Amino acid sequence: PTGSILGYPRIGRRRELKKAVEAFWAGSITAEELESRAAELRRVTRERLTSLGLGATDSSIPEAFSFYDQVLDAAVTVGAIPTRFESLVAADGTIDLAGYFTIARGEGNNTPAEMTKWFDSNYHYLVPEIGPETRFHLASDRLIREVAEATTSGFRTRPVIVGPVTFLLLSKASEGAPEGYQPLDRLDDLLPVYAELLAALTAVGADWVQLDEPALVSESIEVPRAEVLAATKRAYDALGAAPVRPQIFVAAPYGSLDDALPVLGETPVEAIGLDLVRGSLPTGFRTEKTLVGGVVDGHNIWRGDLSAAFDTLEALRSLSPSVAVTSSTSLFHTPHDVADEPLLDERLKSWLAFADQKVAQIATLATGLAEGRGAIQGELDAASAALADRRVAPGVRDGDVRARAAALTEADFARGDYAERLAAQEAALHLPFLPTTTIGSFPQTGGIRKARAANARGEISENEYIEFLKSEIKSVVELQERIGIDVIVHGEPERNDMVQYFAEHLDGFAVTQNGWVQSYGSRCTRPSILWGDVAREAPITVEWSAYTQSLTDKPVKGMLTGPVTILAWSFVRDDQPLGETANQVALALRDEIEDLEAAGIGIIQVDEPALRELLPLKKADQPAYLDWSVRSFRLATSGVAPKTQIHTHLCYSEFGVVIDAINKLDADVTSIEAARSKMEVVPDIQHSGFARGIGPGVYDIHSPRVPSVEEVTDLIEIALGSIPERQVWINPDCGLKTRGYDETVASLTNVVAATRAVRERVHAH
Ligand code: THG
Ligand code: ZN
Repeated sequence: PTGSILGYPRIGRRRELKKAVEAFWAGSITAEELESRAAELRRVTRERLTSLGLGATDSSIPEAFSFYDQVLDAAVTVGAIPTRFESLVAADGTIDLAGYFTIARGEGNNTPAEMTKWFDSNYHYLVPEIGPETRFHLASDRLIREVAEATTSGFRTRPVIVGPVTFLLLSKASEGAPEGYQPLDRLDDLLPVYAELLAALTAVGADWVQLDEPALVSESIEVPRAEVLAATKRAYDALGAAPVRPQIFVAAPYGSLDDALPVLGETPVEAIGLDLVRGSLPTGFRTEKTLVGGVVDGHNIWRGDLSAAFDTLEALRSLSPSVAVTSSTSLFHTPHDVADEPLLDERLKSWLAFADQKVAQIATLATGLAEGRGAIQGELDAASAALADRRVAPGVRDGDVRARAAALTEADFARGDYAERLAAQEAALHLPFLPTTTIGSFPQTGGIRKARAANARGEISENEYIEFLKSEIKSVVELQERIGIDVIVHGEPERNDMVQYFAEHLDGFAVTQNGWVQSYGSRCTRPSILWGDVAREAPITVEWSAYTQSLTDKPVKGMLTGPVTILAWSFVRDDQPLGETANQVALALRDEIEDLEAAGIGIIQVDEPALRELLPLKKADQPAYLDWSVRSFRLATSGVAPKTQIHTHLCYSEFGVVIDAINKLDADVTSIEAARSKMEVVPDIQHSGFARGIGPGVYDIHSPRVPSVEEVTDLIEIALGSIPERQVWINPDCGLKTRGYDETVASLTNVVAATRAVRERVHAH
C-alpha cells in the first residue's frame, strides 16, 4: 500500500459502539445483537475509508476494531487470562464476549485488570498480568474472523495487533510471580502463539499484518534498554522466520525508534513505521525495507503543514527505495469528522482535520509519492493557505494577552514563605486537627444531567436552571454539614466536565458537538479545542462559590481546574510552545482566583490530575516539561494573600517520577489518590521531604464499595505513621461525581467517624 493509517476511531460517529456495549452490559441486547452491530460498524468504517481514498484491496485499511481495548484484545488472543478469571475460560481454552468484559470490569471480589495510561495520550489500556503460570495459546480467533469478514465482503484489510515486545513490556508480573520476575522473560513462550496467529491470518487472506510496538520508543519502560533491543531482535527474527505469514509491518508510534531502528532493520520484517511527527528523520540509516512515514499527526486535530509533510516523505526516500505514508499514531485519538460540527465556526473548521480529513490528507500524500508533487500541488497549497490564514486570524494572537505575558517577572511565580502562610491560614481558618474535606464534585445525578440538557435545549429558562442548581448546592452543603465535613464544597452541579466547563467560559477555546474520543472502554470525552489566545471575559465560578459560602459558617473551598490539566484534556494549538499557552490559561485562572479571594473564599483548590499525563516519554524532554508545567501552576496560584489556602488534587497514581514537581507546585495542601494502593505512595512523599499539607485518599471512589470505619481508620493510621500529624488532611481519593448518593453518604459518614476516632486516640496521648 502507498497510503495507510495505523488505526481509526472505533467508537462510531455517534458513539454507536459505546451505546451497544452499554446496552449489552445492561442486559437489554444479546451478545449476538452486539456482535452484529459491531460488524455493521466495521463494514461502515471500511466503506468510509475506501471512499476517502484508501485502497479497498491493497491492505491499506487497518482491521483494528476493539470492543473495549486493544491491549486486552491481545491478552485474550494469546490466552493471557489472569488466574482469578480462569472460570471464564471454556473447555476449549476460549473466552466469550461476556468473559472478555468481565476481565475489563471485574465481578464480585475479582477486581478488574488494572487500567493505566497509553503512552502520553489520554487513552487508558488494561494491564495484562503475566506469570510463570500463564499458559500462552491461541485463545481467540476474533481478529482472524474480522479479516475473514472483510475478505468475504470484497476487502483485503491489514489486521492490527499489539506486537509481542510491547505486549510483554506493558504487562505486569502476576500476583504470585517470584521476586524479580519480568513478563518479558516469557517472550520465547509467547512467540509461537504469534506465529500461529500469523499463519491463521494468512489463511483468511491477509497479505500484511501490522504489529504495533510503541514501547520501543518509550524511555519510561523499566526493563533495561539492552534487554528491550535484544528482545526486539529475537521476536522479529522468529516471526520473520515463521513458515506461513503475511508481510510484517512493525509500527512504532509516539516517538522515535532511535537505537531500535537499526535492530529492526536487521530482522526479516518487510516494513517499518516511523512516527515522523514526534520523532525526526533518522540519520545514518539505510534499508531496502519499506519505510512508512507517519507524517500526518494522529494525536491532534490540526490540518497542519501538508507541504512540509510531503517534504519529509521525500527526504525519507534517501533512506529507502520504498517509501509509503501513514499517520504518526492510530487516528483513534481524534474525533471522526469535522463535517459533523455544523455549529463550529467555518474559519476554525478550515484549519482542522479530524480522522476523516486526515485519511484524505494521507491519500493525497500517497498520490504525491506515486505521481510527484505536481499532482497534489493544489491540495498542498490549500493546506498552506489555511495555515497562513490561521496565523493572522483575529483571536489567534491577542495584543493584550501577549503584553501581559511578556511583562511577567519571577515575582509573579512565587508565593511568600510557607511558615508565614501556615500561621496566617491557621489564624484565618480555625480548622480542627486532621481536617476533613472532599475533592470537589458530588454525584452527578440523573436529575442534574436532565436539567442541564433541558436548559441546553431551551426547555427551561436560564433562571429556572440557576434556581435548580442553587437548590442542588444547598442540599449538598446541608449534607456535608450533617455528616460533619470541615471544608465545604459546592459539588459542581453546574459542570459537565472539569475542563470543558472552563473552555466554554474562556476566549480562545471552542467546544464540539460530536467530537468524542475514547478515553477507556465505553467511556469517551469531548476534548475542547484551544485555538487562540486565552483570556477570561468575566468571572466563571465566583457566584457559585460566594452563594455556597453564604449558606455556611464553615470555610468553602473554591474549585478550579489547573492550566496543565486544561491543556492535557484539550486539543491544543501547535503553533507555539505549550508552556506559553499554559501561562495564558494560568493568567486567566489567576484573575479568577483573585476574584474568588475578593468574594471571601479563603480556600481555593486548583486541580492538576493530569500533571503526570503530559510527562514526555523521552527522559531528555522531561525536565523542560516539569519546569513549564510547575511554573504555570505557580503563576495561576501565587497572586493570593498568605492567609488564602491553595489546595491542589492529583490522581491516577504513579507519583514517583513527578513527586519533586508536586512539591514545587508549592500548594498549601495537596490531595492525592492513595486508597486503592493502600497508601503505597505515603513513604515516597515523606522521603521527598514534602513539608506542607497532604491528603492521601482514604476512600477509593472508583468502586461502589462503602469502606468500613475500621478500614478508613487503618488507612489514616498508616498515613500518620510516616507523615507528621499536623500535615495530614482527610479526604476521598477523587471527586464523587461518578458515585451514587447512597454510597457517598455512607462512605463519607464512615470517613468522618474514623477521623474522629483517630483524633481522640491522638489526643488521649
Ligand atoms: N475529563 C476530561 N478528560 C479526562 C477526564 C475527565 N481524561 C482522563 C480521565 N478523566 C478519563 N476518565 C473518564 C471518566 C469518565 C468519563 C470519561 C473519562 C465519562 N464520560 C461520559 C461517557 O462516556 O459516557 C461522557 C461525559 C459527558 O457527557 O461529557 O463518564 O474527567 N476532559
Ligand atoms: Zn482525582
